[in-house]
Amino acid sequence: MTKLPIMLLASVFIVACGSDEKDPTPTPATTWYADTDLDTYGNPAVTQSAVDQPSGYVADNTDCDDDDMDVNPGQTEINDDKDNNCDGTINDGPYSVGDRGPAGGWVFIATSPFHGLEAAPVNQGGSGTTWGCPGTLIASGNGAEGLEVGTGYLNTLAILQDCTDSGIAAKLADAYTLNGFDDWFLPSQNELNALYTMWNTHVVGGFGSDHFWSSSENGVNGAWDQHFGDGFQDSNYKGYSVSVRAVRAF
Ligand SMILES: [Ca+2]
Ligand SMILES: [Ca+2]
Ligand SMILES: [Ca+2]
Ligand SMILES: [Ca+2]
Repeated sequence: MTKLPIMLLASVFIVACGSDEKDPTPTPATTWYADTDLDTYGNPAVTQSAVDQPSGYVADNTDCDDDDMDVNPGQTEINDDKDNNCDGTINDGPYSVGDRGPAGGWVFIATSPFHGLEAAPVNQGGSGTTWGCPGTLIASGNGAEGLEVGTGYLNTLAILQDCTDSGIAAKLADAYTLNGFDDWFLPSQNELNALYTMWNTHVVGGFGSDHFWSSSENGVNGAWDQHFGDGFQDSNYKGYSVSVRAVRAF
């Protein structure tokens, strides 16, 4: 057989194949993402592989909360308790007293639009716990008798250093975490009073009319607390059970 007839045969074969209009390669399936809240942004954790878009699924995979149609990358961040625009931060500020803060707590002191103190949105330790260590004066650092705004954090550190009783107010505040923020402490007497004022004027945070511990010690057996019903501050016995609300600075 010569080379020419082989080339002719090959040409005929190629023409025959070219005349077949059916595509032998199937369309590849793509990944689709569930859009439960119908905000057009998909849940990266719930997928389906299909050629055609399944009902309830979208091509986007950037919804960080697929149960909330007001949360997705197309939203504007507002000061509340959630990451509205899915960029990983809860709130961007600026903040005023009564707003939700950077961690999603309640702002009760605003020294500037982006700095102040915020309180946890819930109590720590349920209905209350002891201040700890009656009969012992906290001596580490400058002690725990600071009353002013700005002293709560240092009071708390000193209490943690010197009082090893379990489940005490300072430990519950220190152990609290919210939205990745773990720098909480027990407020000083004046910080607590600012918190009461916020509660009394804005009525947010669900404080009710409980007594709340401050981190401000008052001698060997006492520490300052405040009644959130009438605002009265009193020195209470360290061994009594009183409510706890952690705060943090930002
Ligand atoms: Ca969605
Ligand atoms: Ca959503
Ligand atoms: Ca955000
Ligand atoms: Ca927000």
